[in-house]
Amino acid sequence: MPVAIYPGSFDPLTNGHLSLIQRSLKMFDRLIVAIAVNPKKTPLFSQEERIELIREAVNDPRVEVDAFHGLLVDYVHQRNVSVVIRGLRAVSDFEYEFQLANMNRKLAPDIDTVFMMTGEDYFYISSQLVREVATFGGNVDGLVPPNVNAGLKKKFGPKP
Ligand code: COD
Repeated sequence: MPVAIYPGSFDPLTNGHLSLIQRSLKMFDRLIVAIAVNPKKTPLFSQEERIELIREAVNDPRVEVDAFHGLLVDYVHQRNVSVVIRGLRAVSDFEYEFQLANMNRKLAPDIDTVFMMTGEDYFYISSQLVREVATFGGNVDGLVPPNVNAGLKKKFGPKP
């Protein structure tokens, strides 16, 4: 199993994402972490910031960090890959992930989705909750990598 693509918003990267990346590397020789750029959404961290934060946090030559516009399946074809990694936290994720995987399969039957679970310490973490807690000055230690935590403090911490 040479290469897989792990797509997402990663706004921001959490320890849940990181755990999934590390687990994927037991199955694949290389992993492309691909940030989906949605021009209709204003992310907390810009595309460039997210790329840099993921590169720093992962710090592994087997992992490439990239960004893409448009359909995921087009990007996966363009990169000549046939496996997409997605994460499952709880039953609540299943419906959305099932729809996404089936739509992608309809669009590109040659691409398969592999579902993985994070470590049990991380199953409740989502980027959305991390953003919300950080917005109100809550403590996200242990939920995100240290460099992401520093980035959040810079955005939401007390202004000098
Ligand atoms: N434990 C386990 N898994 C986790 C955790 C955790 N704590 N946190 C997140 N995950 C998983 C998510 O379930 C998901 O599978 C993945 O990690 C990435 O999560 P997010 O939240 O960063 O990314 P999403 O879900 O917003 O990504 C959605 C895409 C951007 C991939 C999707 O919208 C897409 O493909 N967009 C491109 C346009 C397209 O092709 N659209 C048609 C698709 S049918």
